[in-house]
Parts: sequence; C-alpha cells; structure tokens
Amino acid sequence: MDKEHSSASLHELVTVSGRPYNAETPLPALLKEKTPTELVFVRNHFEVPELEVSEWALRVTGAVREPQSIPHLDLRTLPSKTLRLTLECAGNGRRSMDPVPAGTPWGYGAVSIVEFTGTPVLNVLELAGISDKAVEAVFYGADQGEVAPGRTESYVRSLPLEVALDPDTILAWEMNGKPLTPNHGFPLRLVVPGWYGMASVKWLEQIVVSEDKFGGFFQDEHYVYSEEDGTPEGEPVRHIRVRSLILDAIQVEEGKLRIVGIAWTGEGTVSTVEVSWDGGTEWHRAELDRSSSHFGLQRWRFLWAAEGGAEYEFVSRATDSLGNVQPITDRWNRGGYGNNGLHALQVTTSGFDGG
Ligand SMILES: Nc1nc2c(c(=O)[nH]1)N[C@H]1C(S)=C(S)[C@@H](COP(=O)(O)O)O[C@H]1N2
Ligand SMILES: [Mo]
Repeated sequence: MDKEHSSASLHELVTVSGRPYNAETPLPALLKEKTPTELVFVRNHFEVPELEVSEWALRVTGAVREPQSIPHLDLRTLPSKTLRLTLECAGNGRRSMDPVPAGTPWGYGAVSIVEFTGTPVLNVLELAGISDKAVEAVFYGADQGEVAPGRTESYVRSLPLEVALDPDTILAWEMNGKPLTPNHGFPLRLVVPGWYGMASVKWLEQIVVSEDKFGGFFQDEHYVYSEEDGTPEGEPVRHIRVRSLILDAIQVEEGKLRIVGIAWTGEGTVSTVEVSWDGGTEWHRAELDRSSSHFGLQRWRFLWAAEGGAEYEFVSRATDSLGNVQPITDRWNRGGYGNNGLHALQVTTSGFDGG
C-alpha cells in the first residue's frame, strides 16, 4: 500500500510548519464529498490575527461614491450563496519538484474540497457605487509580518474588476456550514473559485476599489511564474491547473481492484482521466462519476483485473475541456507554483485487504 496512506492518519492534519502554522489534508480525507473542517489544509504566511467580530467591520473605500463600513451582522443580511469548490494552494506538490524550490515544502495535500457560504463581492461594491474608471479591487487581510529582514508586509492582493464582479466571487463567513475558524479567515474571507488559494484573502478587513493596477509583495513579487518552460516570464499565478490524485485501491472481488481518485481544474471541466501502471507508456481511460462535477471537481474510478502477487505503481493523468493536460514530468519554476505533475500510488495485489 501507499506509504502516504498507511502513515497519514485520517483524523488529523499533517503539519508542514509550526509557526506560522501550515498543514496538509491527509489524502484519504479527499474521498469524502466534503473535507471536514478540521482536515482542511491550512496555509498561513504569518501568525493568525485575532479579530473580535463585534469590533470588526468591512471597509469599502477608494474609487467609490459612498465609502462603506459594514458590520458583520449587516453583511450577513445581504443575499448569500453556498459554493462547493476545490481549494488548492499554488505550492501544492512543490516537494516533488527537482530541485525543490524555496517555500513551504508541500506534499500533495495542500488541497481540500470545501463549501463556502457568503455574499457576492459585487453586492458590497454595488452598495459603495464604483467609479466608471475602476479597473481592480484590492483586498486587505489583517495579518502581517516580516517577509525579509526589516521589511514588513500585510497580506494584500488585487483582482481585475471583472473577476471581482463575477457572481461566484464571494465574501464568505461560513465554511462547511459553520462560522469560519480562525485558521481559515474568521470573520470574513474572500473566495475566488477556480483560482489557486493565494487569491482567496483571509481575515479580510478592507476592499479598496482602484483606478490603477495594484502592485505588491504578494501580487507581483510572489505568485508569478519564473523560469518555467513554455510560460512567459513573470506571468501571474491565477487559475488552478488541471490535476488528478489517486486516493485508494479497493479490492472489489477476487482479482479485481477499483482504483479511485479525484481530478479538478480551474477553468472549464475535467474531460478525461487516464491511468497507467507501466510508467506512462500505455494509458487506460478511467470512468468519470458525472454526478460529482462542481467547479471542475471530478471523481473517477478504474476497475482493474489485477495480476496477483506483484507491486505496481499507478499514475493518473487528467485533461480538461480547454485541452490542458497534466505533464508527465513536473514543470519546474522558481517559486514552485502550479506543479500539476503526476501523482503515483503503489498498489500491491497480493494479500490486499482493501484498506
Ligand atoms: N490574509 C491571508 N490570506 C491568505 C493567506 C495568508 O497567509 N493571509 N494565504 C493564502 C494562501 S497562499 C492560500 S493557499 C489560502 C489557504 O486557505 P486555507 O488556509 O483556508 O486553506 O489562503 C490564502 N489567503
Ligand atoms: Mo497558497
């Protein structure tokens, strides 16, 4: 069996760093329709800010007619929606790149399937009335810290206005049906479906509407592709790249195994998933579970007539409706972002207990 499976407990996060706290989802937890909140990966650049909801208000300022300061209670009276989506850190899988780039050394568990509830950003921008010349909305988190000796930065990122105004770009106060926990951005966070996690600013305090393009540490120093084959230098990290994981191999009857996994993509939908057990020479189509598709997430399975008494290395490869396909070898870049190379699972066919 896969080492990751036997060593990772289903019941706790896998700590990657203590301070600030960063931790991965144990992969078997992704078999569930929703990742339980206590198993949702945590990616913090700084210490978690302690915010008092009674003193907190969301400010909306900048190129607006009527600046706002919206208390939490008032925010929650705005029309809300619930979205289930794949939240993935751009650094997911960094540890398998060679050489391993600087940054948090994530395995494959910096990804979770989460339900967020909140109001579309466009509702609060409408309240404020944005300028005709606005081009971006800038989102300010309450956390800050040293990014280099003597240099303190807050977590701030912008979105092009058309993305901020997308009805699925929401200000979330609930995760999996409960108020956000401190680690996940209490009392309010931005959620940008289809983009890597860095866009979804936690501990949100202020939105500044801007007539200029915003530049900042987490905008154009961090989270840009650099030195990657086939990618323009300095291209911002945005949409999640198509990817798949193999989660389990279950014995369904004598000599037959069901290999199961998930695949997802940031734009469009997953169109095919294939598996290989000969190192990627021959590929075999997996079956897609159509009922599970939402924001690009796709569950899949593959029934395999195993030849007993041997060990196999399975890999899976997903293709999306835009024609993007997972590369067979990891595409290296300096920040270690967007690594959607193949994930492997060791499968032993003798004495397999279906665990
Ligand atoms: N304010 C703030 N927002 C943040 C971050 C942060 O450090 N500070 N990390 C970002 C990154 S890189 C990711 S991947 C996601 C992770 O969200 P989670 O910790 O809820 O899984 O939050 C994003 N939002
Ligand atoms: Mo991230």
